[in-house]
Amino acid sequence: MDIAILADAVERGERRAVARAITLVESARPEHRVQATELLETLARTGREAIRIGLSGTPGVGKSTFIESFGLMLVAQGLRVAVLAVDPSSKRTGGSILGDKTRMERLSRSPDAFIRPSPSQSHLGGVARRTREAVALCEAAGFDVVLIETVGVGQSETVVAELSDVFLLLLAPAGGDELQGVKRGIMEAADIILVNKADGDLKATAMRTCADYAGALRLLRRRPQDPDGFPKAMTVSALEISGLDRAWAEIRDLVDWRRAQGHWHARRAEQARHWFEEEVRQTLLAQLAQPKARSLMQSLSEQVADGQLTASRAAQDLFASLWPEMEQTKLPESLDATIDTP
Ligand SMILES: Nc1nc2c(ncn2[C@@H]2O[C@H](COP(=O)(O)OP(=O)(O)OP(=O)(O)O)[C@@H](O)[C@H]2O)c(=O)[nH]1
Ligand SMILES: [Mg+2]
Repeated sequence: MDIAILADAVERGERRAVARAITLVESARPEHRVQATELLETLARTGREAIRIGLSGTPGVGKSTFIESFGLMLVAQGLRVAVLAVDPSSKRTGGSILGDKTRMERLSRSPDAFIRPSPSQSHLGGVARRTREAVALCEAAGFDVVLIETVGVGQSETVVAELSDVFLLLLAPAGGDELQGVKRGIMEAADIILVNKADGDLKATAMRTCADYAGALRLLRRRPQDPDGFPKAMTVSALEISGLDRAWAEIRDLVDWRRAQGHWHARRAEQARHWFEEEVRQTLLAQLAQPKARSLMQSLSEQVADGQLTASRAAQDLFASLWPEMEQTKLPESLDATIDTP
């Protein structure tokens, strides 16, 4: 594969090239990792930036319907939209992928949109990495908006916070106890809460739910990256396509303010730092999976089991023989400690 040719095609915004490039960054094969790194390095020259919007919400809340309606609205405004899905649970059924295809049918047919479903069977670190690199590819391809969808379970909100500029939390209209069901962490990460399905019989409930969440948001600690009035709660209907233009206007205002105040750049810089550290961690772990390390670990663990060696001595011996140049004098309390110390 000629990486320079692929890079040019991605830069021209050719969707098939973007798809091929994402397949490349998703590959775990070492020779593909080398090519993927080269490709991403080459494309960094474009310096293009999209608005990265994270979107999370429980199953059935209307994420796919929202993306279809919202995406089509943006495309109608002349913007190019990429949609990426993250599913750290990897438990997604065939049914819901099928459902996505029909729910995003019109958007997926638009020449100005690109939709990439989540790859299955990958651990959280792998999913996060491939999504981050896929986002970078979409930015280089000149997409104006990259929507990153995740189901609202597990650590997906963290992944989205580490990938996105703006985080939307989609919620359903509900009775009073539903509010307690939303985890604090995900509430705190949200920039805009969208209470979906504010239509027909559900409209009044949606408005009440929205007021409840607006109240809950006011109780949260104020974040430096927020202008007055943020985070905020709004009602929308993805089905009847109402409130979406208001939501987009709020997103743009928020982005403009954060850019002007330096928060945008600061967050991206922090995300880059985080991803570098994550790469280091993953690389270290990968080293331990190498045959040499595995056989050494195997024999040492037998000696530990037999009581011939203490666990800590065996671990020190292991590291001393794998990385003899590394200092062994003081073991860090955790990997975080080593990495966070300047
Ligand atoms: N009344 C109403 N129904 C909606 C709205 N948005 C979505 N729905 C319906 O809610 C159901 C679930 O919508 P999806 O868009 O598939 O929800 P999702 O969050 O993508 O679901 P998963 O992919 O399974 O997590 C479908 O029957 C939609 O038609 C809305 O704004 N109003
Ligand atoms: Mg869906």
